[in-house]
Amino acid sequence: MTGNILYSFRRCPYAMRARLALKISDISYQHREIILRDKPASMLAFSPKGTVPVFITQSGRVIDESLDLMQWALAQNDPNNWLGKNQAETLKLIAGNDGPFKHHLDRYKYPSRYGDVDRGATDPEHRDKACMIIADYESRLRAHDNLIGDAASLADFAIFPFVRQFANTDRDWWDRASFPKTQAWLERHLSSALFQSVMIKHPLWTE
Ligand SMILES: N[C@@H](CCC(=O)N[C@@H](CS)C(=O)NCC(=O)O)C(=O)O
Repeated sequence: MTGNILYSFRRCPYAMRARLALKISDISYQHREIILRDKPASMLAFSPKGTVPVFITQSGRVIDESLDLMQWALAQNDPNNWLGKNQAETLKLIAGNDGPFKHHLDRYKYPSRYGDVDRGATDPEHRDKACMIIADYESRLRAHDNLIGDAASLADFAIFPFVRQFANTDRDWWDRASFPKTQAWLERHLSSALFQSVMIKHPLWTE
C-alpha cells in the first residue's frame, strides 16, 4: 500500500462529511469515485458491507463508517477545533441525524421504496416528522451561529449534508418553510469554500 485511498460517491451525505473532515485535516488520499449500483470488487474486498465512504489508511487499516473516519482524520489534525465541543452533545445530535432524521428523510424522499405507494412523489408525514428535528436545530441556531456554539464543529459538518438532501427534496417547500436560522446556516455551509472543494467532480474510477 503506497498511500491512503478513499472510495467515495459525490452525492452521498456520509461521503460528504468524510471528505469535509479529510479536507480540513489536510490528509491526502487517492480518490476513487464509484457508483452505488456497480461497486468495485476491490472496495467490497476491503469492506463487504458495501457502503461509502470506505477509507484505507496507508498502513492498511479499513475505516468504513463515516463518523469513525471523521474522528480518525481530526485526531491527526484538527486546525479549526471541530472536536473541541461538548462531545456527549455532539454524539447525541449526530445519532439523532443518522437515526430518526435519516429514517424520515428516506421516507419523505422515496415513499415508494418503503411501501407507501399511495403517497405520491414525496411524503409530507415523514417530512413533518423530520421537521421536529429541524425545529430543534432552529432553536439552537437562534442562540448560536452553529449547532453547538458559535464556531462550526463536528456536529455541523456531520449533519448539514443531510439537511442539504432534505432541503433539495422539495426546494420550493424548503424555501418557503419557516426555519430562517436553519436555512441561513445551511446556505452558509453550502457556499463555503470548504464544501465547494469537496464537491468537485471526479471521473469514475475503474479497477
Ligand atoms: N453508516 C454508514 C452509512 C453509509 C451509507 O449508507 N452510504 C450509502 C450511500 S449515501 C451507501 O453506500 N449505500 C449503499 C448502497 O446504496 O448500495 C456510514 O456512516 O458510513
